[in-house]
Amino acid sequence: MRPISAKVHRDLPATQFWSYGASVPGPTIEVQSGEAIFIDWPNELPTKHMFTIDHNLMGAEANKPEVRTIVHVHGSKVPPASDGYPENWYVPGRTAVVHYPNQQDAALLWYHDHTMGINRLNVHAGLFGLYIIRDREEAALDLPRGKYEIPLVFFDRMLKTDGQLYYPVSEVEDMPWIPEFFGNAILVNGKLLPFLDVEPRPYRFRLANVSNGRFYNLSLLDSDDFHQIATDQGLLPSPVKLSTVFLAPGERTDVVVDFSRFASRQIVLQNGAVEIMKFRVAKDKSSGGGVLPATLRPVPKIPEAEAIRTRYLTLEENVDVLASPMIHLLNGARWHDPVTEQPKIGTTEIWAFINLTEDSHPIHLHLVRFQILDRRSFADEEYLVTRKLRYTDDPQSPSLGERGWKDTVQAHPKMVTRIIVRFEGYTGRYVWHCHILEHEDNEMMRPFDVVA
Ligand SMILES: [Cu+2]
Repeated sequence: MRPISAKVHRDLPATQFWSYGASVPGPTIEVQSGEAIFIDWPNELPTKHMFTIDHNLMGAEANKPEVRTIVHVHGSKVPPASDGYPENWYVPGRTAVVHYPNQQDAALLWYHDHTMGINRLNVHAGLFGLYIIRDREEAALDLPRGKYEIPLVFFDRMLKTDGQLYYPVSEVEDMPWIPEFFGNAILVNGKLLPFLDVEPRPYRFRLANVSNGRFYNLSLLDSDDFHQIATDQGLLPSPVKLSTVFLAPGERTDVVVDFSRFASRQIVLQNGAVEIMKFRVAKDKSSGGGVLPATLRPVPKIPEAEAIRTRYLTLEENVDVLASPMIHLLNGARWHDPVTEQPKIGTTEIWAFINLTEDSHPIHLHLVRFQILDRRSFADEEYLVTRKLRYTDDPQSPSLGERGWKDTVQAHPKMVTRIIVRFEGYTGRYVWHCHILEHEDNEMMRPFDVVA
């Protein structure tokens, strides 16, 4: 980890970032499933932070060093010592050598900083990159590969006219924390309004939303011809034809876009109605690329009957007298409260997130992959008084693109979102949290223990 400067746009001066390499995103790490690796993560950052630290936040007290880092590989199934526990941070001049067993299916993961109380600032500075796991089953499928497989990493930033990053502070004196960050520039692979020259054939794009708080509603102007083939934790059972992709912070999606009918055309990728990048399709005849397989990888449904318990967990937001969010909580508990989620290794549980707030929260569990069961509206105001759930509608099944293995789920407001999880792999302490980084840094994160 070190400071770098990088051009995000031809017409802007170079931007100062912190990076795991020479670019933002950092280097993409590619591994084979089943082949363990070790990564040395030296912290060579300065001792003064790029952004304003809020010392009121848990873990970011004034007696702590300003610059602290710890790396987590999002979506990885690793022993607790390799998971990047938020309190296991280290300072500039130190390093950590971390073991990654990679005993899991092919998927697009990503690594990023996870330091207690300043996670949102470290990620914002540029501390993230992709981590791709490959396996034989996926390689046996006729999917676009090599130069036809391209990651697209989305993150928004506030860019000043001098090209430098700006992370805003609140108007409350001595409390710089803001409840959500949205930038004025959406970067794709670290570039503002980039273009990509493509051939008139299918491409596999591996999309990752690594933004602090922005959700993306992505679509292609002039073409609705694309298929989703994978979600957070790898391939879907079969391709799903889509016209938009809705990605919350932390989520990943693979899509196959077929440009064969668009020779000599320009295809715009937009977020809502805003252009964020452009594909310039060559005029040559189609260079082939095969037909998308009809089936990809079975995702056997975990039967609900396998669950030995259901945990009902509230998502809450406490507001001040002016209705500004002050703190976000999971099940009413703070980081340092006793651990309440202690699933037994090898068992299956249902976690039902009761969202009492006005926002969608992308909820992420470390270590495990899970399936989404359903989402269901409930009488939220009544719940606050009676603490009893009264549903007001039928359950909604997850969308077709969500019917694969997930590690992050969008828990929508005034709904109960249920996931089913097998706690497999390792015992020990992990965390679950909201992936809106401003929320996570302000108590919307809790430890959980997988027990023997
Ligand atoms: Cu949240």
